[in-house]
Amino acid sequence: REPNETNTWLERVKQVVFETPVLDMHTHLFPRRFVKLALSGVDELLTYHYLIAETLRILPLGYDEYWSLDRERQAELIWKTLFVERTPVSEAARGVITVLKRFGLPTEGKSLDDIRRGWPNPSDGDYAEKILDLAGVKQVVMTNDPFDPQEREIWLAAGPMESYFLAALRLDPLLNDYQSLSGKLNNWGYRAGSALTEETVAELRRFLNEWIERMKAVYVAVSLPETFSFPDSSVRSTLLTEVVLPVCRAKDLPLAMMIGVKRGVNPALREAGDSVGKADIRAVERLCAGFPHNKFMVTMLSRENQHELTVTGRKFRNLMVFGSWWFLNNPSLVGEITRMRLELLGTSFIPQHSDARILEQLIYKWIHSKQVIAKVLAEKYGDLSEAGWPVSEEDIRRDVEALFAGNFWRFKNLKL
Ligand code: REL
Ligand code: ZN
Repeated sequence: REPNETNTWLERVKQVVFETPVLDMHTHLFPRRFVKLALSGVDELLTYHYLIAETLRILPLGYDEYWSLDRERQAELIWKTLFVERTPVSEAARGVITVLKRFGLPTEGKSLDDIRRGWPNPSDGDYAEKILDLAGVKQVVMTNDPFDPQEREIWLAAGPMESYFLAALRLDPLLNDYQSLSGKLNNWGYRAGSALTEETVAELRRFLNEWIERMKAVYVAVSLPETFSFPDSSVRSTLLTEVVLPVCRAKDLPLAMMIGVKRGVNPALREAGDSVGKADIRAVERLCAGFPHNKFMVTMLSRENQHELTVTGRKFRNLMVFGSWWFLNNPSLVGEITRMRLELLGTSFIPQHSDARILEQLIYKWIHSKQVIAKVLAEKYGDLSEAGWPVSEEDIRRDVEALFAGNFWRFKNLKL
């Protein structure tokens, strides 16, 4: 193909990709009234756990010493280490630069003080809307933990949710650490014991139903270790079969499973100390086959699992493959994974979620992902037109809309 032809495709696709509003199906963002849970601003951006890991590889500073510093001082150390003394080429570091650029803030002087001074005022009433606009995002799905006392209190007190924040009921404590929960549940008025008796199962279902209603959750979610297996003799397997899947089915909600995280490989790094492991795809196959009336949205963390997950997507209509998660959210891997998914699934998947923890990250995570997704789509449209299919502007718009929002809603509303 002629080089200018490729460029033309890229320009056409880029325009559509950057104009199409996104439903960001997994983030860790909150509206401002969730107070301490709603992270925003340059110091938060710099102390993102991805950048903490990169900094503490280099700085000869004890972990405890780092954690004992206040947020501003931590941000200054990260800025100095990764941005002043080195070139910010890593994906997470480049992300900060993309945000600064979008805000029109100076990077040449490498002065964090100038950046802090020029930062837009986050207490402006429509700050969140402005950030979503800059990112081209229409709605974000939060990660809502009903077992977190801080979050729980806010939900119990809160009025209606902002329309651009949707809830997802996150069940990690239930499915990954049940033994530590029953005391808490008893205090909250649920007769849930440590043995999964009939009464406990009924009470746990009641708990989930109440929280799904309270949050108006659009799906139920859990992250799972690389050792996740199903079915087996674990409490988790019983909880999935007896509690979570029946509730999801009755409420017609997908269960999102994020598989392959190895928590606390270096606990001294706290959130930055989690890692990745290759998981067993058979657990996904058995769930999809064994529960054909349940819907599963699945992302896997290891690169090694991507091909088999995509193939499994071909086998089950109750499986929606999504995202290039966490350590995969780098241009090289997003490109490779999206290309493979288009080749094996057509447009019937969800290419990306941001996993943003800090509001302003929406800007860079989406700009960077959209650049890669546009490139891969342009390549595919170029190949297709060369094969003899006329690809129209309308086709491109329909496809991108499906990838960025439509597939999520279609799957969520699918009746099985
Ligand atoms: O939702 C999750 O379990 C993960 O995405 C997080 O635990 C992780 O820390 C996140 O920041 C990754 O992007
Ligand atoms: Zn996440």
